[in-house]
Amino acid sequence: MTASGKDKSDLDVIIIGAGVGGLYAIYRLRKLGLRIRAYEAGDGVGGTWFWNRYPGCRCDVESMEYSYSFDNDLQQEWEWPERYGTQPEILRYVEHVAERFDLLRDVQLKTRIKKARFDHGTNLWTITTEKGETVSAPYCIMATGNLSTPKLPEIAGIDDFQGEKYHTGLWPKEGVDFTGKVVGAVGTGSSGVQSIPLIAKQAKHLYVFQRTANFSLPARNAPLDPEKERKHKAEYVERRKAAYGTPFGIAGYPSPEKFAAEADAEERRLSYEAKWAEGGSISFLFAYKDLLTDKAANDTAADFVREKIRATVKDPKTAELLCPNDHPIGTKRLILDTDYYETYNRDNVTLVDIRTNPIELFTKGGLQLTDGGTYDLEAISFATGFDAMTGAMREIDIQTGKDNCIRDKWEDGPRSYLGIMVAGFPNMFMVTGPQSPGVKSQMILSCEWHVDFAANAIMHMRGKGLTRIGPDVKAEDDWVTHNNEVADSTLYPLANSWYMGANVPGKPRIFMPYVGGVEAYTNKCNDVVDNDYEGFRLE
Ligand code: NA7
Repeated sequence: MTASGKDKSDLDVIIIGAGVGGLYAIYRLRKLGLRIRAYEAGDGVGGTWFWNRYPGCRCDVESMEYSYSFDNDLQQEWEWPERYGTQPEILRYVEHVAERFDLLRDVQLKTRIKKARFDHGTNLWTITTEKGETVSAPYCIMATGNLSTPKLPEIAGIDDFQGEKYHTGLWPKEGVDFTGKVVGAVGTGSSGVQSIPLIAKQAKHLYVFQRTANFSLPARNAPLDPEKERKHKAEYVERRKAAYGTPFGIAGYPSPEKFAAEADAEERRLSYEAKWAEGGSISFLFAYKDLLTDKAANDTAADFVREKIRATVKDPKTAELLCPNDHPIGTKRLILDTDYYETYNRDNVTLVDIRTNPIELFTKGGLQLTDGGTYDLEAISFATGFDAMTGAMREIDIQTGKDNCIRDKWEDGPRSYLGIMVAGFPNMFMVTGPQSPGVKSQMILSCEWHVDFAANAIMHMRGKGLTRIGPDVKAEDDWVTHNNEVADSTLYPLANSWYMGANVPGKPRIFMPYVGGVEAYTNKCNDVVDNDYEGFRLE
């Protein structure tokens, strides 16, 4: 008999995805004695860090922070070589965690889930794999990731291109050698900005096709300072706890004390200069209290970065094209780079403006712009992003009845309670779901938070002999409203970002992450639990 007490199932919880969140779910739920199985589309674990193998891929959160906190021996013993972890290094860490805690025995690799159905009679979720295999359990955890559905541009002829074609989010394991080739790079978000300097070093010529310029700050990556590491490790436990009391889930950055207008121009310049020299995005955005809420304050920081771009890029026309001018700084994920702007001073790199002259079509040998201009290319790197936050769940046909599926429910944008559960979809938990701070926080901390929430809820249910949990429609409506109000009190909605779904043609424009900060969010979650799972219906 299962926990539902009604039907037969060998499992208590199905976990979809074995990235950072799914792996922690295996660890946590197994420790509670639950019978679990995780299904992963890749032929290895690691999620984002498994798929995004493009050159230069690196985390924009410092490596001492971007790691699990659930095991103190692990965090004390692991040694990060650099200030910011590279993709191979982070993947090595995630694989180490999987091996160290024997997590792989509960993961079925190379298995994409196509369908998930909830049966109201038995209170069981049944999932169906691409190969038609089915498995059931009372609970299902969607650890499907926020940036796991890569998007190629919807431009005519894309399949006609006969040269090499790569998406940064699906980069070949064996790597790519662009030596001696004429290469095109489409997309100048984080993945483009990180990969372009390295592709430029190999290519005979690199054409960067830019639709929108983005703000990027120097990462100032370096080998990890042993003294900094020692100190950080000595304070690890307290720092992790303190992280929950911060906006982005990262402790150690002093909160800003002043509004931008309280400093004169020279004081502001010195402050931004110091942050620019230090490297990193949080420190920069913490220069003043109102950088993300007041446009005039934001302009002072944006102007500073634009001046840096003009001072770095020698060709004034190219420099001007690289200066972002359509969104406040920080309202799209602020990029950290190594030598991005400097790359445009190379003779073998050309920036092509596809904002005023878009790509009309791809051809056998390259592409053609709207004005008729053509580019012959031997390879194209697409850093064109993802169907973010809702894409992976909408790819699975999730239904709880004839007229209740996630694709329809989220037709006009995601609706959830706390980014953890969805009304009408009982016993289905999300890890860093939309309307949670997930992507606006240190992701591993948020993954741990959500898995812990789900684990505690499941144990609470079992302890009380209950079988079905899900949010009230009213609690969900109120949370969606609150989420939108908080976003509207900031500058975030002014950017056409993947936070808004703006990068996917036809996707509704709704601000998806919760931007009230990790502290406010985790306090709310704690209040909900303390008030007997307020807003949830437990049956
Ligand atoms: P992003 O940040 O979504 O960037 C995608 C880029 O691709 C961006 O410059 C887009 O321009 C460009 N793009 C997308 N579609 C097209 C078409 N059709 N034509 C031309 N250019 C296009 O994805 P990333 O992978 O760089 O980063 C995702 C996150 O991963 C990042 O924020 C970090 O959190 C890690 P647009 O701005 O839409 O004009």
